[in-house]
Amino acid sequence: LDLSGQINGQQFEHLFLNASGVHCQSTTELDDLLNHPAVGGIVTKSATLEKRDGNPAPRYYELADGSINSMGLPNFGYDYYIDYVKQSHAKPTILSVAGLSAADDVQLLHQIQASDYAGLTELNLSCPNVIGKPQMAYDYAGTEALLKEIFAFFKKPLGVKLPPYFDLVHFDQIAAVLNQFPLTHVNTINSVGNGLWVDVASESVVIKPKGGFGGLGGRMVLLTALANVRALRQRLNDSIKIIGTGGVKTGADVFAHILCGAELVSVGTQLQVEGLSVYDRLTTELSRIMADKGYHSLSDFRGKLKTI
Ligand code: RRO
Repeated sequence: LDLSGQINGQQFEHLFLNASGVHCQSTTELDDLLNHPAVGGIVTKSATLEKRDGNPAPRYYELADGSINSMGLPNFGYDYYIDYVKQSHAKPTILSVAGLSAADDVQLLHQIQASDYAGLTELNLSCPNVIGKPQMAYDYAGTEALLKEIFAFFKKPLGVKLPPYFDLVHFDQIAAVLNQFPLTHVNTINSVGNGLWVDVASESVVIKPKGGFGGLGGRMVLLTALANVRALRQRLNDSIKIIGTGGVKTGADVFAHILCGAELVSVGTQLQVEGLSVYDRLTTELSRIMADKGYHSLSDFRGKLKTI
C-alpha cells in the first residue's frame, strides 16, 4: 500500500507525524520518531527565541477521552531546534516556531531565512496557553498583516498551525487571508483552547496554570478536527496542503481525516498515551480498512468525502 503524501514537493513516505508538543522537545525524542519505520516525518516542539521552562506543573492531564494541557511553551529555544533540523535526516522535518509576539515571529523567520535550513517551517499561530497572548489566528486582520510582513522577506517553504474554528463564516474569513500567500500547508487543528475539567471527587480543577483552563486534545476533539480539515480543504488553494491533526485514536479516524482532505496525519494525545507503537497499530488498522475497500493509495480516497 502507498501511504505517502507530499508537501511542497517533499515526499513523506508514510503519512504519520507527531503532533507538535508531543514527544518532540528533545533531540532524543525527535530521533525516536525519525527512527520509527511508520513515521513519515517530524514536527518539532514550537521553538521560541529563547529557552523556556513553561508553566508550573501539573500542566498536562489525561482524561478518559482525551487530554487537557497548559504547558506554556516549554522548549529549548530556537538555536537548539534549528541545529537539529539542519542536520541531514532520512525523513522530512518541520521546524515549528512560535513567537511570544508578532515581532518575535518576524525575528524567528528572519533567522530561519538567514540560516542554511532548507526544509519546511511551520508558524504556530494558535498557542492557547501563554498568559496574556491571544491566539493570533483568531485575529484575521492581524494574521493578514503578519503574513504580509513575513512573505515580503521569507522565501523558504512555510506553513501555519491553526486553531479550530467553529463558524462557517470564520472558515471563509481565515481561508480568504491564507489564500493570499504562497503557504505550503496548514496544520489543523491545535488544541481546542481553554476547556476546563472539573474533578468532582476533589471539587477541583486538574491542572495548575490559568486556574485550570487548558487546551483540549484527543478523541474528544475528533469531530472538530475533521470539520476543520474538511472546511479548509473546501476553501484553500489546492497548492496549500493540509496536515490533519486532532482526535486520532484508530485507523478509522485516520481514514476519516484523509477523506476530509488531509495530506498527512498527526498524532498527539494518543502518542502521549500509547507511545511510539501507536504508529504500528494505526498503520495496521488503516491498511486493513484500505484493503477491505480495495484502495491502494491515499489518493484513491483523499478528499472524496460524500455528502447526502
Ligand atoms: O506549549 C503549550 O502550552 C501548547 C502550545 Br505552544 C500549543 O500550540 N498548543 C498546545 O496545546 N499547548
